[in-house]
Amino acid sequence: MAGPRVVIIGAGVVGAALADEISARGWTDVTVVDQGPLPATGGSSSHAPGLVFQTNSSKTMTEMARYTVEKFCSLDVDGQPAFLQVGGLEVATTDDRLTELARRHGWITSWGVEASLLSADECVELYPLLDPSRVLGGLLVPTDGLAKAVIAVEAQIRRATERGVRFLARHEVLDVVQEDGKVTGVLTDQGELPADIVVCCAGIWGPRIARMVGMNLPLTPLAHQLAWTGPVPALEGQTQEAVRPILRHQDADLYYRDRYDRIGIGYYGHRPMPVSADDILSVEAAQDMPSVMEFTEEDFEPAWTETRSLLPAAREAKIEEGINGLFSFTTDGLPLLGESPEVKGFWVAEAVWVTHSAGVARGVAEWLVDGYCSSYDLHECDVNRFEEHQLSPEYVLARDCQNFVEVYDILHPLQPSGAPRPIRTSPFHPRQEEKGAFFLEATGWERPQWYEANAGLVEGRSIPTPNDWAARYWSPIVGAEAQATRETVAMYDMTALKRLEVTGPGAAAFLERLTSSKVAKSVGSVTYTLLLDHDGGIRSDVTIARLARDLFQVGANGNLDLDWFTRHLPADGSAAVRDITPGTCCIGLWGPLARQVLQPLTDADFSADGLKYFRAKKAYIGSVPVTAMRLSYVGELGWELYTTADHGLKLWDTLWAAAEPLGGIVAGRGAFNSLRLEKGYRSFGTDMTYEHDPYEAGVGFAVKLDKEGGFIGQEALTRRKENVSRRLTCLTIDDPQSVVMGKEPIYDGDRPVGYVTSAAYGYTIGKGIAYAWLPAELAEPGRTLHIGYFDQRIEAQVAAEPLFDPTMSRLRG
Ligand code: FAD
Ligand code: THG
Repeated sequence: MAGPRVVIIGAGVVGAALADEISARGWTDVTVVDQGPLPATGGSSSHAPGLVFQTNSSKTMTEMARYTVEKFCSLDVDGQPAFLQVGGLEVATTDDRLTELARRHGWITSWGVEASLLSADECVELYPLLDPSRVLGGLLVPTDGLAKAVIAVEAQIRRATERGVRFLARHEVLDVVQEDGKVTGVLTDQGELPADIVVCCAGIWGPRIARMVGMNLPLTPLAHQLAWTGPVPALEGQTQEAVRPILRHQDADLYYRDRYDRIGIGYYGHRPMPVSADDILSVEAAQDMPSVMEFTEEDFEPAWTETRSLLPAAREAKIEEGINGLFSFTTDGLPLLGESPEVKGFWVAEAVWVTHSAGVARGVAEWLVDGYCSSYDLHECDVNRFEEHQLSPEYVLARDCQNFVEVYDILHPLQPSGAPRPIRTSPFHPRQEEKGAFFLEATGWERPQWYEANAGLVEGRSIPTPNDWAARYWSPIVGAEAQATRETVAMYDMTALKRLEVTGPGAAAFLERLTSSKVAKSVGSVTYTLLLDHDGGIRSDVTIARLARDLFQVGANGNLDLDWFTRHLPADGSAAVRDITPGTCCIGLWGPLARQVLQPLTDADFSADGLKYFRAKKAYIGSVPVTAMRLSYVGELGWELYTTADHGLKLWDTLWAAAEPLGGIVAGRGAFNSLRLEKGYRSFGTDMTYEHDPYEAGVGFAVKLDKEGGFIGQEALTRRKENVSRRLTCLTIDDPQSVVMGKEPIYDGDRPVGYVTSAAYGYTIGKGIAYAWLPAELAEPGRTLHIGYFDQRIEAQVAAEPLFDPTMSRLRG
């Protein structure tokens, strides 16, 4: 079994790794084409200095880097190694950076890679070229190092070739051929290659190739400066290519590597220099190195000045060569992986650094061969994650340039992207502005975090101020809004919640197949259920309301849900799915007084029996037609009230006129997040992802394992149910100052054992809350553990959950 016919476009470090990984899994009818010569094709991999720093805020990215390191350590070409494991050192020259390095140390520890924080003296000892008077401290990751990208390419080409993979140099792809929405081949300047699957690993040329199948690939090639000094007298006689760790000086957007007695200097501090994929020179015109542009010396000037200050020995040397090299940036800094939404068999593995290349290739190879990726949670990297506006050329260019500027910046987890904003506003936006909303952004939506108009609510309440970092994008009003929600009633803007409509005579059967519980119940039912992958991993948690026999409304988590549904639609056209988010809006009206607000506004019966918990019905609120669903992510009595966008303002005004006299408020996401954590409600993408199954994530109640007719993931779950070795666990923190933010490591004594997913202060329960992944044997209520927060250890206790209203008296009242 040689597998399907695969053509990989691009033999850079990504394409070569992919050929190796898929052929290792038994698919050997594989052809790799590249317009350039092999193994140095002229793409970005040909001149990358190859620094591999594994530290990343994303667990998946760190894991893919880790695999790349492990794999490259085992590769060589005729004795020349593909990896020089010299370690990676990030240094701080400012207090803020020193603090930031402690946070980064937390991430890498959370993701299971060994690292340590160093004093200034230790940094200088390890890297004697550093000016001791400039350095305050550092972060060392001993397994980091230098990838020799061209050697790695060649070594992987050799392995794949031995398994029968063909590599065709100097074949330029001119078109990707398709028939009936499926790829059939690749047209090169030397003829056509038939294919069942085409994978675009064309790096900065990706958008051009993707366009051949009508796909919009959101990346921008940007130039990045890399220069090499001539001989540095202090390094004379260095016979090994690299002896010092690779070095990052993020305060000045710089990084460094050894090359015998010379130093390579990379710089991100210059103006963004985007290049359209269409304007990249051809291989001939560029004399083999089309991804290299002319070095603009004037842009490098500040880098050279700073370098001579940080590394005084460099003063005795000169810059001898430099390039403005092109590589891909994306709107969120993450790769673009997966299959085109429209053309079957057209896949991309794009915007990938050398650092993550082998890991990405392994993940994509599993995804291709097995149908899902078992090694990594790839949801952050899926090319279909974007909302429509995020594919617009203007947005892509603006965000990609911004990411270039911010590449080494210290970014707060809540910090919204700068321009372009605002992009999407709910119909309630004018009222929110009137109430002094402090807006953050999510998938383009402006969302109030709290309302300044509620400032008066703070007085007389006990709302502890958290530590400085947690106090950013925070106000005591957040606490007041949270408490007031549980005391009276609050209006929450839920418009940003992705809503899908599934219709047709086959809709019920279709949804049953894709969900873990029975959802095709009576008209008016609402079900909390899970979308699972074939391996039983959680792809999403959704609510499904049956509004009519053949009409369902899905409360989803993002565009990947729409993509998953669309891919699985029955071939006979008996079901259809549509994103109704933009044309509709939603207010969550929640709190003990919710019924007092709503009932007088309508003839419909909103009593406890008139609309039971997890039931939906249509009604008029004043003149506004709504669909009401009785459920609450904040854990209070009330409803989600949906209407079309045109009626949005009227709905808001009608509810507010009734709520205000009763002491009701409008409340923001800060309160919302605190309340949902008190109630123990998971958030997909943060608390649980593809890598987790329902049992370990604590949502096993939403699985009906014996569901008739079967569902995707059912078989795998039967096995996984018996093997819960880790658990999403609730921790509480007594010290009110010690609010954490997520991604911090958990220690049992001195041993790192897990990491925090989401956290907030619980304003009702009067404690800090942190959910964390822990080994099952540590997840017993009462146990004391510690959370690594910057350079501190915060004491936390495993707690029984939910922390608030375990008997559901609020919701069912
Ligand atoms: P490429 O290596 O560009 O391969 C794409 C291939 O597709 C090319 O070989 C090209 O010829 C081929 N191709 C394109 N169009 C066609 C067509 N129509 N027909 C046939 N073939 C085609 N990353 C790190 O991890 N660490 C670093 O320190 C680092 N430093 C960098 C410094 C510089 C100056 C630059 C420019 C990049 C750096 N990078 C670094 C980023 C890294 O080099 C790239 O992200 C990575 O090499 C991309 O690999 P790739 O295989 O996707 O792309
Ligand atoms: N509202 C709607 N859809 C959604 C969300 C929402 N879809 C995405 C996301 N949020 C899903 N998350 C949850 C999490 C918990 C609950 C609802 C949506 C919830 N759970 C109850 C519980 O666990 O006690 C009920 C479970 C049950 O009865 O099965 O309410 O906010 N529309």
